[in-house]
Amino acid sequence: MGERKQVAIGIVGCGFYAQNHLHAWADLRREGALLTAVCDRDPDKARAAGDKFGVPFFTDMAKMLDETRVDLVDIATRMDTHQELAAIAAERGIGAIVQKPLAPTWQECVAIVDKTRRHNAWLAIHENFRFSTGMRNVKKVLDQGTIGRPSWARLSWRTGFDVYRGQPYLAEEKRLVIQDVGIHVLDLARYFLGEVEHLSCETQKRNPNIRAEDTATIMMRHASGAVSVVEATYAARRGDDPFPETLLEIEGDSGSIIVTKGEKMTVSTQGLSFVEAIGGPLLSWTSRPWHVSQEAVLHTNRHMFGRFRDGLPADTSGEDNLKTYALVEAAYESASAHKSVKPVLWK
Ligand code: NAD
Ligand code: 89V
Repeated sequence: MGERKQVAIGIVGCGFYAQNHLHAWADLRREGALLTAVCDRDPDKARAAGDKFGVPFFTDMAKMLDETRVDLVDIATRMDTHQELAAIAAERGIGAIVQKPLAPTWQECVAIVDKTRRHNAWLAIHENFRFSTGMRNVKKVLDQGTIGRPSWARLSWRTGFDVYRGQPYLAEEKRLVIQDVGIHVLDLARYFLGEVEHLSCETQKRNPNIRAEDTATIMMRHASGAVSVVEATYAARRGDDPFPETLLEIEGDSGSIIVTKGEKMTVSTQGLSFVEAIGGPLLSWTSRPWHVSQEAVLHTNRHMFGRFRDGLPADTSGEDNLKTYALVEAAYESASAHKSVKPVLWK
């Protein structure tokens, strides 16, 4: 079997979270992912990343693509810049990975996916919660049928961790907890229980110092008949804060899966229960408490680089992620109308 094709990777955006992307690509070098260039419109951040990872650095994406070989560009900037940057990649037929949320509005998300399709370019959304070791272990138990057909679930992401310290922009966003973290948990609900027929949502703003909602409670009916509750908050005041873990309970016809803090999974079936630690290891560049989220970046990048290299769509392709984003839109619509809403279907 010949040497697997190497893929040249360029990163745009070298800010807070991109540090995890940079380390993940460095780890994936031995698997054929070659980081060839970095870019940030802030020259100091561009230089810092270029020097740290030993690659040329740029302050303009188009210039980076003109002057270096890049097969797949990893866009780790904020959502207000994604449409412009994804368009540059699509027009050049270069593959793109875009951080979540794909864009501030549904219309922009659809425009990005439409444009990429028109240019027959490859697009994936860096929706990494489902790629974390813990969540993939839950999926494995579900797929093995150990608890039977899943019919009810609660997926809970509740914290009081000061997310505003690393991401101060969150305090000024027009839409917050659903668009920023709810989107991850809604994607997990689709991943475990399938597509959604309708949902109801109530939001709250419990922190007076921020602009938008910091708490959301969403109830969903899935096409399978299952019912799920998705909860997300940045305003919990709990002793044993599970940040950044998603805690969950999934009940099926013949058993249940419960994940508690510390990524501990209890599987119960036929009157027996098995407890297992399902999290991934600390890596040389990860640290508590962010390690769960950081490790998920490595697995997400590996999945996307592998699918790109094999000419296959990613599990969280642009098209797939529109189904998750449609739930974000439906949740905001339901919260403002206080009624149940059907998610829009993209053609
Ligand atoms: P940040 O503001 O710290 O970093 C963004 C960087 O992009 C900045 O350094 C900025 O200078 C640069 N930039 C902006 N426009 C640019 C352009 N046109 N060309 C080049 N560089 C440009 O933001 P962040 O907190 O790192 O968030 C980035 C994205 O990651 C957001 O979409 C956020 O939602 C997402 N995020 C995801 C996770 C996760 O996947 N679990 C966690 C945190 C943040
Ligand atoms: O993971 C994220 O998308 C971040 C969060 C604060 C939730 O960690 O924005």
